[in-house]
Amino acid sequence: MNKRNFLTSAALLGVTAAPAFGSQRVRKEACAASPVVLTITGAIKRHNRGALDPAFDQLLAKHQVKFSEAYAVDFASLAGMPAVTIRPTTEYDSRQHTLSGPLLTHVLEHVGAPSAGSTQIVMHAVDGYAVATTLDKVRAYQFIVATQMDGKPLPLGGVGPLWATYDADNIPELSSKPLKDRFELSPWGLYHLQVTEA
Ligand SMILES: Nc1nc2c(c(=O)[nH]1)N[C@H]1C(S)=C(S)[C@@H](COP(=O)(O)O)O[C@H]1N2
Ligand SMILES: [Mo]
Repeated sequence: MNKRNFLTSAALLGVTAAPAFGSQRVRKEACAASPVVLTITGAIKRHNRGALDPAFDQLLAKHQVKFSEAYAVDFASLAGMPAVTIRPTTEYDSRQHTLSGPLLTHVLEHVGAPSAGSTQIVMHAVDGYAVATTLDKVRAYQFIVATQMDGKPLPLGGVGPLWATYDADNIPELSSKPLKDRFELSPWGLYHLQVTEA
């Protein structure tokens, strides 16, 4: 699927499922000027960019990501996808916050990732933090790629612009743990996803 298709289908879905995000026209115009915030590599069927550029893909190169093709997702298309809202108690201040963004499974489907539950998903954050998990876990926890917290975009330099997270309060195997042990699979500053067929 090319980028235009991705944006069109995301926008169409957004209109039915998340009307609060405004008109399709506004979203499409925003897309053109919106930075890429997530690069997806590995076993995906759709691509919209070529190989790693060691000159200007500085952070990807620094984190030793390698690819000949990838799918680059800009902020506006993520923000325009149907959003799921959760209200977990976060580790950092022990308070509940409203986090919203598309389901990670939805993002993965859009780039043609495999559907087998054993598919490996590695998530890289801007600070070098990395998490390896499986599509089974991504489904079970209903991971979202949060683009907003408490109604505001997440800042780069803080926990944004993307925070892969889940509603730990409502996942028994996590809510039974101390708060500080619930979010190991939740990278803030997410910027790269590597998909590997198991
Ligand atoms: N980007 C990023 N995300 C992260 C981390 C991190 O260091 N960087 N630490 C993880 C871990 S192990 C936990 S328990 C929680 C809280 O981590 P922290 O206490 O190191 O901030 O966030 C998770 N997400
Ligand atoms: Mo941790």
